[in-house]
Formats: sequence, C-alpha cells, structure tokens
Amino acid sequence: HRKCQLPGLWQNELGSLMEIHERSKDQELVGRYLTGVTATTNCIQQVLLQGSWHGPARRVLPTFGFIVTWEKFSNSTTAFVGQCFMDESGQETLRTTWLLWEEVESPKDDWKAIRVGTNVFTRRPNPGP
Ligand code: B9F
Repeated sequence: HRKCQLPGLWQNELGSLMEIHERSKDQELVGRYLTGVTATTNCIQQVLLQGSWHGPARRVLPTFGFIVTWEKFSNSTTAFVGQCFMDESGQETLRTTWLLWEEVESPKDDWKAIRVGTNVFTRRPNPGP
C-alpha cells in the first residue's frame, strides 16, 4: 500500500504553513515555513526549513526532523521531530514535538530559553499556478 510522503503543503492547528520540496532519492528535507503565530506583530514571514527523513521508499510511516531558524524575527531556533501517519482513507498527518530556544543574555538564563510543544500538520492541496 501507499507510503506516507513528506513533500507537499502542510498546515498545523496554529495556522502555520509549510511547504516541503520534492527531493528524489535522498533523505534531505528542505522547504519553507510560514508561522501562523509570532510574538512580534506584523512580522509573519517565511523562513527556510532543513532536515531529514526516512523516505521516500524506506518506511511506510517515516519519522523525520527539521530545524527552523527565525532569523527574520529574532535570534531563536525551533527543532521539530515527528512521524507521518496515514488513516484508512489515505489522509496523512504529521505528529510532531518541537523545542524552541530563544536567545538569552547569558548561560545563567538558559533555564528560560526553552519552550516545548506539539503540533499536528494536515496536508493541504497544493496551490495551482
Ligand atoms: O514568535 C517567535 C519568536 C521567537 C523570539 C521572538 C518571537 C518566532 C516564531 C515561532 C513559531 C513557533 C510556533 N509556530 C508553529 O507553527 S515554532 C513552534 C510553534 N509552531 C517570544 C519569544 C520566543 C517565542 C515567542 Fe519568540
């Protein structure tokens, strides 16, 4: 049966959009991330995402990880890890856990640098030309 695929357009419960590009033969994951939420106003911009996955031919329900650096907003970085799932109708979802490290002034402040959470992404139809 059909394997879960990472390439395409995805949206999570926060309204964030990500576009993962097709990369034949290797495990490379590259694309663009457009967050639906940000602490800074009027600054919602797309940034690069990069990672790797067990695909396309290797696993039916592949795990993956990718990094987003929010250079347009601030000096902070989010790492997402997760797995692609498929229901009986063939609908794919990505279940992820993320860690966000926010810039702090000194190592003594590292305790307040981290935020953690989960995001579920569902596939969106690719926009037409
Ligand atoms: O708003 C974040 C930010 C970083 C430093 C100042 C503002 C950047 C965008 C993060 C988006 C997160 C969520 N979006 C999503 O799709 S990444 C994980 C979530 N999933 C204030 C200080 C640190 C955070 C907010 Fe900031």
